[in-house]
Amino acid sequence: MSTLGKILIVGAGGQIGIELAEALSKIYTSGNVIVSDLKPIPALPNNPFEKLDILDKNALFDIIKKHDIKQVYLLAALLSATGEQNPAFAWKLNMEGLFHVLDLAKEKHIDKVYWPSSIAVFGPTTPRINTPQQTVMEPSTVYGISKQAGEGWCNWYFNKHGVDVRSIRYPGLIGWKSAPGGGTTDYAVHIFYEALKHQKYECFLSENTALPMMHMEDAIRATLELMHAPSENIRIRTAYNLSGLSFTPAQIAAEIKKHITQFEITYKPDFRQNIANSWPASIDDAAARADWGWKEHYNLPLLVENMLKNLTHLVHR
Ligand code: NAD
Ligand code: AKB
Repeated sequence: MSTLGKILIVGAGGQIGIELAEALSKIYTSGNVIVSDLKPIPALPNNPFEKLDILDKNALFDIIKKHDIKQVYLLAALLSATGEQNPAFAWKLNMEGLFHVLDLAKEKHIDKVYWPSSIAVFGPTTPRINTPQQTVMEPSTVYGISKQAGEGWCNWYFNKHGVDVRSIRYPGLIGWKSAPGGGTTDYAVHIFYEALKHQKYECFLSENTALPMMHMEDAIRATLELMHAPSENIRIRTAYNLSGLSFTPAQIAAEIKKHITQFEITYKPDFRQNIANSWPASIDDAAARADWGWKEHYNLPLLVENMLKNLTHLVHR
């Protein structure tokens, strides 16, 4: 597929960025997908790399001009668990990075922006089951507050300045190609490594904590579908609810046990339990389905089978 200008991924070395860069490179040819991060990204040898701190707006501008960048996928952020450990910096990184990109779009240096939101925009007063697209949002984490504010700013830049910015409220993402970076849903990735290496896992959430989750392949496909949808189809410029599956630690452990019969899970909830308690258990994503045709592929058995199949050779190498 040809693009008018190139794509820049900011924070490309993280859990989503590694997989997004690979997927975008298959569509646009790798020379057109520039990856950037604070640190080099050894897993992406075919993509031009630029070292970038998103807090440095001049450096971002220079890279955009140097490569004739027209679309930015902004992934650099502190997530829910690390955000609570460093609230002031989480607010700074999550908000200033977004302003830098939105301002360059407002000034017409770039045409299109992708910026992910999260189920963390919801809070303890939100309806927990089938959480609607529009509902009470009183997030209890700095991360959630920054995502809610970010959604509002995306909507404002669209309405006030015509910035084509698109967003999804991702649930917890589970993939085998990259490691998670400090979230509350990370247990659902760690559990596979520990099951394969040690046949046991101590979970930092309690056994019946249901959370919305999604296979990374589905999340990447959703992202590309949203970004490629005609602008007039995108009715929501805050961020779209997106549902994949919902499960508890006990349910994923039971599914893993079908493949690794000796596997045992124990529970030792820590500060992340309070964060999880404040989030939805399941999500209503009717708007994403209606507006740009979203449909998930993975259910829990498929996800577990896929993760174990792909991680077995990595873990036992
Ligand atoms: P991650 O922590 O794995 O990756 C973030 C990347 O950003 C890292 O490679 C890091 O080095 C880089 N980075 C940090 N500070 C930077 C800076 N100042 N300048 C440039 N790069 C910097 O995060 P992720 O899981 O890939 O998440 C990406 C985005 O998706 C975030 O906005 C996150 O809130 C959102 N999200 C993720 C999930 C999930 O389950 N992974 C769910 C909901 C939303
Ligand atoms: C986290 O747990 O912080 C992320 C998210 C759901 O935003 N995975």
